[in-house]
Amino acid sequence: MTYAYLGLGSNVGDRLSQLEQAIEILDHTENINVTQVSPVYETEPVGYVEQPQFLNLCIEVETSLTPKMLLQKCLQTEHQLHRVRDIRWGPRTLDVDILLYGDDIIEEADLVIPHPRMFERAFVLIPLNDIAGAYKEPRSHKTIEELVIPDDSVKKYKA
Ligand code: PH2
Ligand code: MG
Ligand code: MG
Repeated sequence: MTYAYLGLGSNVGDRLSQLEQAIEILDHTENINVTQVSPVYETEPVGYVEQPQFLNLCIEVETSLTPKMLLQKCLQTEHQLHRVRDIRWGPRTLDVDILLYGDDIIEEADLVIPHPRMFERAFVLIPLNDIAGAYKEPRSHKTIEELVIPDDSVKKYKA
């Protein structure tokens, strides 16, 4: 069993309901248990800015799936919530990213862990710090609490 951390985001449709449904789908999956859920934050879009505000949260899962199998499950969950892929970093009903998978460092064409952009993204680090502040990121060996970026535009939406 490995603990992994996932970042979830939504900025199209019923954002909160889609995030809740995604957590339920993952938790009902054989070999995945959702063990912690962060508060929900409302966040300004990063990257492609001409799009609605996001709701973001992070979850901890305990899983016996390999990173690749977990990625497949994340993509399948996005699909079930009607994600359509067009603009990179564009609007989406659901995004599920693997942030951390135990202490593994993975560099493959379709999967890089730790998530390469998580350390510059307050909308990831702030909710992750709520559930995994003491977790040591395997490249820098710094804790999430040490890495978190304060950002007033990341606002608590729901506990
Ligand atoms: N996801 C992106 C691009 N930009 N901005 C916010 N605030 N939240 C996101 O989840 C997000 C984003 C690509 O996955
Ligand atoms: Mg993403
Ligand atoms: Mg993604």
